Amino acid sequence: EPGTHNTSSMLILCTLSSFTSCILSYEVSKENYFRLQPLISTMISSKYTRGIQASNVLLSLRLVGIQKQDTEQRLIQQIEENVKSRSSDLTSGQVALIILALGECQNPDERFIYDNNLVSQLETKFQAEVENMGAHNCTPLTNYYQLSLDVLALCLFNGNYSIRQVAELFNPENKNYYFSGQFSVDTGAMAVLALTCVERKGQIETDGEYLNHIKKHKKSLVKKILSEKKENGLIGNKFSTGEAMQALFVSSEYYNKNEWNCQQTLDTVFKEISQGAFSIPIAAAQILPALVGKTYLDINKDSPCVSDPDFNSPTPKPTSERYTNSPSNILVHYSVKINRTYSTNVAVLNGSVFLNVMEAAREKNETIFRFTVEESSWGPYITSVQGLKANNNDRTYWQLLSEGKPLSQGVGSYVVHDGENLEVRWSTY
Ligand code: CBY
Repeated sequence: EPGTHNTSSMLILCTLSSFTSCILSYEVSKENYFRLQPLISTMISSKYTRGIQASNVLLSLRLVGIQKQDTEQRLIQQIEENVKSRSSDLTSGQVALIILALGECQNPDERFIYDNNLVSQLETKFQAEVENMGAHNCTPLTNYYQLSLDVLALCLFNGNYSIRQVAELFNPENKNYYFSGQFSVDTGAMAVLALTCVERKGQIETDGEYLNHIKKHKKSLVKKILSEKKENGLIGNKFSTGEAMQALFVSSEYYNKNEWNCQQTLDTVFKEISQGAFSIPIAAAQILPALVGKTYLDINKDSPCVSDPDFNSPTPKPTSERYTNSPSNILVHYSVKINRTYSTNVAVLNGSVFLNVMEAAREKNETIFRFTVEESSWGPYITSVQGLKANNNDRTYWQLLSEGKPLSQGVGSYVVHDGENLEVRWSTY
């Protein structure tokens, strides 16, 4: 089974393609594991890991073989509470992630999936996504990242889906792989993982035609992912790189060895880790599996849970990062752009994030700068400004920019600088 490995399967892996050499050389020197400690500390520190991201974190910890009983219990409890209190509000992708997390390896919590009919709930939610596409100009209820998670979970947990429908939906020319004309690496990568599962499970005799479509789609998606590779080795940006690596691991027959320098990507990711780049639990959870050569296709409800001793040594105390500077004020320029632009200057404490700037502006003028936020697994997400509400079916959203360029972090994590020009812009994707 490609993509699965531990030391005993190393010999087999040595005969496999390009990527394994990169991950293997790293695995061999397990003393390198200390470089992953910042990710692990972020994931297990209870201060941060709240409800919606719990399934992502649990999945990641289990995949790489980190067993910390207290952490695991806390995450499971959060997930189960979430399902019980608001199961009908959960999006399709959230249900998919919960199934993947609770179902990864043989464990007593697997029962929860079946007791609550989560797989059939997911089937229903997936069909609702597709129906919405019919009614709203091919726009799903959520997005293609979640539809991919749905297919992946249905595929791994023996849910029903039509291979023909999957082959039609995941055509690489579909607009849902793009946000404002830009190919979404996260989305493409998750689709490759889902398609690979479906491909591996399909039967040539009955599904042959659709399997060929799926292979074609994969090939084209892999090409698009690789074309988003940056000079420093990141694929898309630092937050999409882990999932892009997973997609490349499971599709090594679709590109040439010289098209991707896996070691370079890994080196850059390690540098980013040491600079504190993955400081929110979900960011850490999404990058970690790839760094030890794991993919979401290794999720297996029937294999025993493993504990990797190299990860389960005592963890060093988490280091405190930000707020090293004394709390002085900085001045930033803030605008809201709809058709015209509304601007102001605000003073905030050094070390403040984008959200603090929006709050300070609102304090100055409630009518112009009022806004609403919702909690997402990546932190606060802006849903409306000046009463104007983002609408999924219209593909509208509030885009965040600095110096006219879109940010790659949300309002809760982006730290602002003195003299910076910040903007929230009414946009379509
Ligand atoms: N997860 C999801 O459903 C999210 C899927 C995802 C592709 C996601 C990125 C990737 C991931 N790994 O989780 C995604 N973002 C989507 C789909 C969207 C759209 C949300 C609406 C919809 N159709 O579902 C949309 C509107 C295009 C979008 N993301 C907007 C934004 C901006 C949010 C601004 C706001 N209103 O608050 C923002 C800040 C970009 C901007 N400059 O405006 C943004 N996203 C960012 C930066 C990100 C990255 C977060 C990185 C970080 N450190 O905070 C991201 C990882 C992510 C979350 N978005 Co979107 C992409 C990246 O940079 N690699 C499944 C669910 C079960 O949890």
